[in-house]
Amino acid sequence: MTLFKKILIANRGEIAARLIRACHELNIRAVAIYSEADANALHVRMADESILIGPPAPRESYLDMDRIIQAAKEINADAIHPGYGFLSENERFASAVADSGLIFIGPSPRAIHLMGSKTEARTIMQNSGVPIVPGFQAMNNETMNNEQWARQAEKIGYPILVKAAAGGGGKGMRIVRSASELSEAIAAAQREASHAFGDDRVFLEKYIDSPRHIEFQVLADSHGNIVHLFERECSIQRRHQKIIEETPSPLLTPEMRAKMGEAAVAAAKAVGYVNAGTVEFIVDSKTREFYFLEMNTRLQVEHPITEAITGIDLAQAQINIAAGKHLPFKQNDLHQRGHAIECRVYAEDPANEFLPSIGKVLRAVEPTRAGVRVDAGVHTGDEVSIHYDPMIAKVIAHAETRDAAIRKMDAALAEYTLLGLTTNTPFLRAVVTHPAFVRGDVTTHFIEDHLRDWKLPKVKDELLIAKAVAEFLGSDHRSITNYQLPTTNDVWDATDGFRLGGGGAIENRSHEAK
Ligand code: MV4
Repeated sequence: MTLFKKILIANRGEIAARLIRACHELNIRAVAIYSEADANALHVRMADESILIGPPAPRESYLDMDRIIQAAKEINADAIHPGYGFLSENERFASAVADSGLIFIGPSPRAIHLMGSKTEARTIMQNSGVPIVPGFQAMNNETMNNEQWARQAEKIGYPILVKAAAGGGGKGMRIVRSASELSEAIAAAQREASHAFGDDRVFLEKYIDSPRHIEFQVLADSHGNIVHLFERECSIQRRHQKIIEETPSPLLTPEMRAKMGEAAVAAAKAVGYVNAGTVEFIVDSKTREFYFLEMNTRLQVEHPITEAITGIDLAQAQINIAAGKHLPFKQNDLHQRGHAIECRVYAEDPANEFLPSIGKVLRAVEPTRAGVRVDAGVHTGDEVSIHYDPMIAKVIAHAETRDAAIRKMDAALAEYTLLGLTTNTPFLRAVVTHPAFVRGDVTTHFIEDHLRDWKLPKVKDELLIAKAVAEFLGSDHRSITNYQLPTTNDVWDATDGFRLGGGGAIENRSHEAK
């Protein structure tokens, strides 16, 4: 079985850059596609070849299936990797790629289809012995009247969550706390679902208050081998947008992990899954019961933490699987080593309702510590535009223990210089150093519960200005980043380089031996 010679990456930003790196490590040529807004983007600079596919609007570029497949044919690619978002979970795209004689690096159109329907997925999981949230789904939504819904809701017991069958990502969801609110909530969920997905079917689930979101990575080859690569705790999110993920989950015992891992593999088996996928569970933080929520049929944003603790390159694994290779390991070969945390760095202002902050990155200097990985989509001089997701990078810290990983993350975020736009790095530092986070006490309500009125601490401004001045003067900004503002009047406790007869100087080493 020969590996591909050339892969087209149907994506942009940090994931396109990450996939191009994977291609190069496998000695495969990588082709970038780009919109007019991305002509000078990082992924285009990294690729061996690149093709302009259209205007900035995603619909006319990164979502234009025919244009992308045509580009792949013209440039003689063997396969297409969709990344995440855009066309990654579009069964019509997966089919069209295969029909054009190219290989789609991802699961089959059928697996994408089955998992795309939340009700279909629930039925399949139930039949495969995977626990699902107690709930009700109608055989035919059109024949359901208010009384019938009410009777089913009564059976489940309030609170109830009304969800869209075609849903995901929290769209078309309504919490119902009592019977009097039910019919209105169903109507509202139907309207929202119809608008968002063109499909107004809804179903009912028991609402789990203060849940934890724990997902399992799976890998399956085309020869029937399936393994899981343990869990990722993804409870820290804001409006269904994850911001921090970690593995192992501080909640799981070895027994729970084994049970959930088995359920994840059973879920993947039930749909004949091939390639990388993620089985999402919701865990009731009170009872510790776990339930299948949905399966994501793509490589996820947070995959690097799994790579850190297992030592397995998931992007390379995807390519090898798509080329028909066997998984080179069995479940028993896989172990969790240390603790990994990922923070998503966004160009946004957490002190101002998380409004996106667009513009040119005047200066980007990534942290360079052992055990820290940065997957960035922009470097110095690049633009963050209104057209696309404002996530600019992911910082991943890996250490022996959870405490060490937290400290490493905090230090890495402090060291990451990003000038020219507002980013959420101070907010991320506030999360990872928060006592509740340090205790491992995280639920999906963490941000609302602990950081609703977060404001930029004053001291961070001064550090930022110090960094900017250092950048401007061309000195070694890292020594300034590490500079601790005085927290004491006692000279023996001071860490600011206090010296009798004059302050500690920071040498400008930029003119040294060049
Ligand atoms: C739930 C739930 C509570 N109970 N289902 C949110 C998006 C979709 N993936 C499923 N979601 C939820 N389903 C029941 N029965 C709470 C959520 C939920 C959530 C889940 C995972 C991560 C973050 C979340 C934030 C709010 C609500």
